[in-house]
Amino acid sequence: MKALLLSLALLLVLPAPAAHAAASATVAIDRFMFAPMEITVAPGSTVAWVNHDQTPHTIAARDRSFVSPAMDTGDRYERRFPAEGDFSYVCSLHPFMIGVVHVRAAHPSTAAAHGGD
Ligand SMILES: [Cu+2]
Repeated sequence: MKALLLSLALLLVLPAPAAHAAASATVAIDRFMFAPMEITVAPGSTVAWVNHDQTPHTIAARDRSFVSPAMDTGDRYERRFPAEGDFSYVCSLHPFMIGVVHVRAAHPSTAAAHGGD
């Protein structure tokens, strides 16, 4: 019984696993839109785009720091975002298709309270 209580206490003290669940995110390309159009991930995360349309699309950073090949139906493009920042992108074939990846360290004050992570 004492061990059980100790285990429960540890569960309450340990950081929630959800804090690490943002390691990657997926953006669907559907009906000429990025869904979600705007996402926020932690530094080091990998974002994957998957084209569900019957039309080719690309992922092209507005600052030209990256551009995907033309993605056919079902194709997937991944990019890792090591540093914080706001990365706006368009489909270079259909520039009205816009999206943005926000890269932010999650809850810096909380991380500091745990002595870093
Ligand atoms: Cu497109």
